[in-house]
Amino acid sequence: MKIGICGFSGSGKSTVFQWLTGDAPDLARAQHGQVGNPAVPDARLVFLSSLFNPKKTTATRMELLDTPGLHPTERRDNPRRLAIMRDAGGLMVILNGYAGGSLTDELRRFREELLFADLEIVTNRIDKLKDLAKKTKPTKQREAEEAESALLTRVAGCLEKGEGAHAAHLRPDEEKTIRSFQLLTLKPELVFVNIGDDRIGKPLPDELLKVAPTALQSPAKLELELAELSEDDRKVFMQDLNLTGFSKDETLQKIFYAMNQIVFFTVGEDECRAWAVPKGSTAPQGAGQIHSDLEHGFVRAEVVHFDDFKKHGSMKEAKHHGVYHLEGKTYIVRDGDIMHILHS
Ligand SMILES: Nc1nc2c(ncn2[C@@H]2O[C@H](COP(=O)(O)OP(=O)(O)O)[C@@H](O)[C@H]2O)c(=O)[nH]1
Ligand SMILES: [Mg+2]
Repeated sequence: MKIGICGFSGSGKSTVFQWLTGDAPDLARAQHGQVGNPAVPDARLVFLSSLFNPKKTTATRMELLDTPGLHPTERRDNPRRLAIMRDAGGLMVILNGYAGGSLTDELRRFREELLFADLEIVTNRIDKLKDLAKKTKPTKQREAEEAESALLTRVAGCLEKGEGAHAAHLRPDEEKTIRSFQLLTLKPELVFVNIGDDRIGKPLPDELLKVAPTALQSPAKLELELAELSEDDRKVFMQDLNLTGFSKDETLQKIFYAMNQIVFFTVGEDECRAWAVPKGSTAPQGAGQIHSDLEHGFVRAEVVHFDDFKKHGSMKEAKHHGVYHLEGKTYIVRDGDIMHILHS
């Protein structure tokens, strides 16, 4: 899944991109969206790998997209910039927490930009459908267009109230009908505050947490700079700053889960591997991440949850204690499942 790092320009998007991916931002590429692929850190995979001692250990990777920031006043180029964000499956909104402005205000203004952009797309389509309704056409097509128009009117109502398209609580089939519009306010959102050194150890303002309860904060630029120091220098600086550790790994994990993804594992002597699937996926859909043949030829999955496996220490013991299950096509994959797919 592609996750767009977005926000107003100067909020620290490219700094966060470099911190999380290790890739230096390229100004030219960032104009069209620069992609980096950081691994999602997972202590469970490290444990499995230490036990199975495979030839290869493969973490799951995210696709982070550094996007050109929206300009708050000089807005001519914003539509092009918003279009780059539309291509992402989820948004990580970066707020400027180092310059001292109001975070809540910045988030409100940014969300408004997304709302207006979505509303424009939705109302344009509604107008288009009105024109189409005047033309004669087969009943079936007319019915589909009327249904789409009713659905979009409902979505427009949410946008006009300032709520975002997600507030329309679309059914999966409704979501599919309007998927091609790539509405920004329908995407999962995670708010990240790029704080300066002076905010280390301080909680985020309650006012912000009210409108973004899962918001994260880290001194991205500082962590990036510290990583480049020698170990001795780093220790001294960290002590001075009251910094006990780095938050990069935890941030990567939180981004991953905020995008409604989960992880399952495959294990063996050849490879131990973490796979990402959307939350709520069935076992065959999970198998499809490995190979499409495994999805189509899916027969059963042998499943043991990582926690049960760790508790009992081996597959043999897990089987002995009855925590090793055979599951069919309707099984919903849990985060941390170890799966072995049986296929025809
Ligand atoms: N002092 C300070 N400067 C920062 C911080 N984060 C980013 N910057 C600087 O702010 C400027 C804009 O950052 P950048 O990551 O390019 O923002 P973008 O426009 O959102 O991509 C750069 O010169 C950064 O070095 C921070 O926490 N403290
Ligand atoms: Mg940038």
